[in-house]
Amino acid sequence: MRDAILRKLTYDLGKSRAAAVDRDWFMATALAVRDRVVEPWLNDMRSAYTTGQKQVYYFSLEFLIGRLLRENMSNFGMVEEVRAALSELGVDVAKVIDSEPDAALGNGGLGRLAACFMESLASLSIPAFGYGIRYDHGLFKQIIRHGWQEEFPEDWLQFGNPWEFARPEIAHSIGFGGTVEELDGEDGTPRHVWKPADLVLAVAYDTPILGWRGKHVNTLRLWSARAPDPLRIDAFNRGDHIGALSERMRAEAISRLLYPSDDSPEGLELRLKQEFFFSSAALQDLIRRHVRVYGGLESLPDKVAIQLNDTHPAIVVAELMRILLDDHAMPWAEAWRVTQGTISYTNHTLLPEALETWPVPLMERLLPRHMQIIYIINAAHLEAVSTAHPGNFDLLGAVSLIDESHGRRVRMGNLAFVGSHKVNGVSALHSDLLKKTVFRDMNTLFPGRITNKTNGIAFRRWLQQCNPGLTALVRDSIGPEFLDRPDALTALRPLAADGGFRSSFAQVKRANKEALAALIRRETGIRVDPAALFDVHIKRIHEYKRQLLNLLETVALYNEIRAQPQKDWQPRVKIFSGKAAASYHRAKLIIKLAHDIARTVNRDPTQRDLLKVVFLPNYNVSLAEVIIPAADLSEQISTAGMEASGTGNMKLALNGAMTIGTMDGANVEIHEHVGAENIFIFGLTTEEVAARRLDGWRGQYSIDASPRLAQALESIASGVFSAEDPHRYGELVHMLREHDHFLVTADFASYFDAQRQVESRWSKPDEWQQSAILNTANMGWFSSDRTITEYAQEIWRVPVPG
Ligand code: GPQ
Repeated sequence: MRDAILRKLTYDLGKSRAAAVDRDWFMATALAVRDRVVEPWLNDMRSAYTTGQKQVYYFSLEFLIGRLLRENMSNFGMVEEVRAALSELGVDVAKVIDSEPDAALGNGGLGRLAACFMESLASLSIPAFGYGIRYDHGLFKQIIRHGWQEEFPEDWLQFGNPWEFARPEIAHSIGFGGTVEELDGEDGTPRHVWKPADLVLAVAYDTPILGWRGKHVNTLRLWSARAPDPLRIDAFNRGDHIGALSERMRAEAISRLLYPSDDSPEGLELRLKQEFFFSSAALQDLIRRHVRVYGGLESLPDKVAIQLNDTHPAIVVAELMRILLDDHAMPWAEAWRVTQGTISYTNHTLLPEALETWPVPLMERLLPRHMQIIYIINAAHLEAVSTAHPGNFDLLGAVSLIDESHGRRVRMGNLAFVGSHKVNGVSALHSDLLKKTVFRDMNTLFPGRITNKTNGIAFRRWLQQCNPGLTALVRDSIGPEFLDRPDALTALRPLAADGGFRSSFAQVKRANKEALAALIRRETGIRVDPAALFDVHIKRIHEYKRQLLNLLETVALYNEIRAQPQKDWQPRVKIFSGKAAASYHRAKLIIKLAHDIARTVNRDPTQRDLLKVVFLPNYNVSLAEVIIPAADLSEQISTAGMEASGTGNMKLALNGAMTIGTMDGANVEIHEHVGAENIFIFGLTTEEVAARRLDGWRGQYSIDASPRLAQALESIASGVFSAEDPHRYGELVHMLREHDHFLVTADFASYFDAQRQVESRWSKPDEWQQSAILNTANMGWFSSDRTITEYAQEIWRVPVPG
């Protein structure tokens, strides 16, 4: 290994040992590790065809991978070997690991789920491809200036990407615009030929995805956009050096940037182009492979399972139909059978503003043949509906693929729904609500199509790699079985009562907290005490996730501490981290509020360091890997009915943090698994939220009922935290008093009480440790291996070799 790394440094990077910096060592190490992956990878790819196994294709606009060096070393069991090799060279492996840039090709939970799924597919030896876009720039870098978020481009490819293999020979043509010609087919039925006006090339880049213990390697194939011609010579020779490149720039813009659009649609043409670009490239790719191996396309549903990660690739339904009908002359009914049998769709949100729709005129201009096909699918669909439910025009309007009420738009959710054999939600509650709300009528028409697949997380990354201390303790205590079978963590249950184990568990947490305290000091200059309760709220900043509720409680607690300084307060550090969409002004104001509160609270000597508030900038996968193992309390406080699942909640509980949360998303199932005594549940239920919204409730009613809340709001509104701009939060507080759509004020009192229960438990360290251990012990079910096994058995119908 030492020689391999040195050879890479010398011959691939052209650097001497003396000149090498950490980043060079990272590149050399990654290339040496990659060499070990290549042969098994090629073997596994080949065997999927020679054995005729069904392949899974995960279509996703986002893959939030993070770093890969530690993951690959760990899954291959070569951490010690690499550490030793590097240390012989006088290089610190930790620094090498830290110099890898995060692959941040995703916004949040949806993208990270795709990454965990890729890892689990490989760990379970299920042959699979991930298909997505190789963005030149992933999620923006968040810099905080004077408490405000500013966005800067991220540049992960700047120094090259050692994991990927460019495949310039694998390039598919992607069409846009143009016309549809109708020709006479051989048997008299018309044949359609789409003549696109513009062509863009999709070029493949492959990253091997290694499973646990190196048992199996799959491929993440990401597409990069290229113009068919690199420049216009005539324009260049005329001296128009910029114009000569304009076509190329326009084409390549497609894979330039990830849209920072977590949970809200971007009504932009370029976004639709991105969606079609990767969907079409991936379909062409898998169809060519299938035809080469199996001849025709009738057998596609037996050999291929396509999973649509949200509606972003929903155009696949129309594109697959187009390829089958127009390129392969398949009859409509047969093409529809093949399409439905192959595709399934995962929904990740109930938020109406996040359900994608595209204006019909835009679709007609950009994808004219697809629009025709969508009309035909819709006609057949509506005819079946009106036969079954004659005269029910409301039903027809509700289930149509075209929304006529907001100026004719294509409903991508309905398109994905009708084109799929299974549609799944991502937690029990979410799937249940799908059936009752957004897809209520669809569920009546297609009973049994909606199914639940509760999300999971890759335990290799979210326990073994990010928390080696806890992993070692667990292995020493119950043996290594849990590394392969997460359910085996239940063997920890009896140890929750064991004083010796409790104190070891506490020691591991303490060491992780010291590491986080050092990072906080480095990043923000704030000193925090690792003995304090670390209360963690990390996720995208969104009103429904209610960082504002946490901030109001922070202010109320601050007021309380100052009012009763003699009480036995438990020192607490409130840690926030997360990005706001660049155009989401209120979310950015909430970030500013967190900083304003932090500034005032942290400086105030009267509260004697009982409360510290920290905002860690530029939240990403790698930062999460440091925060999560150090957390004592996990904030999962969304308005009930609004968080589809959550996966951060699972990562934190697995690492021994107690959850304070609402009965929302997967919190409900975490509550079931860890037990009511080991979680702090508060707040309105989904039904109560719905009832409140109907009965004309106003925030002011809850504020009137809670002097504590009234005082907290008044201090924010009057500029106590923003003396230089006292009206900064006037509008925000006004909104809470009036509409308060997310019911922050309604849940305040119950949240405040739950936080006091947290403190009382924290003041009895034995009881706290016991509950924390029982969280880790009972979280095995939330492994993404379990989730993927369920997809494999019930949706994809592929064997799970294990
Ligand atoms: N989610 Cl629709 C995203 O991260 N981005 C999105 O655009 C949409 C959903 C999340 C969702 O909010 C979480 O509750 C889920 O746990 C996560 O998807 C994965 O299912």
